[in-house]
Amino acid sequence: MAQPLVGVVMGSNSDWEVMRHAAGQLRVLGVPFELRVVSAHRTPDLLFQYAETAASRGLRCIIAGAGGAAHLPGMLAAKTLLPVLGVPIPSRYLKGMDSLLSIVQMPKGVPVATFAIGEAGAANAALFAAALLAAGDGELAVRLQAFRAEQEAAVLAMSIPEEG
Ligand code: RP5
Repeated sequence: MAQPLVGVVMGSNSDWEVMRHAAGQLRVLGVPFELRVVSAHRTPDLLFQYAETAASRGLRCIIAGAGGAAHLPGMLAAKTLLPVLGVPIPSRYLKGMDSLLSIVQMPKGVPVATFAIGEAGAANAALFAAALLAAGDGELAVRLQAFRAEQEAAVLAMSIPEEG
């Protein structure tokens, strides 16, 4: 694949079931990305290194998924000027409300764009990253427009089974 433009990171490989929806959407749109496990609490030095080198390695934004005390997106945002897109991972006991609140309640001055809990949030983070990149990439804008058109056609073609 070409030089990655989007970093897709997650706190644990147990987050992959959700984060694969971000990766899959980027792949469909032809956006080059990289995948890494980076844990805010278990690998803090790696987190700093990843954030500090992301821009110079050519990344344009970072999609970060984390669950529970989900500090990964916020700490990445604290250490890079790149846009950070946070995906709350559903957690076992609190169903991702903990993740959502951990990610969305950033202090003024250090923004994280926070998406919905779970796979819709992961896919939408990828679409948002593509929209950011499409502003300077006409071919990607065309692919994104085609995705929207396909989605629209699919909904227009929907019928309710009992209505025949
Ligand atoms: C977080 O802790 C990860 O993002 C993950 O969602 C959660 C639990 O990770 P495991 O140790 O159960 O894989 O850091």
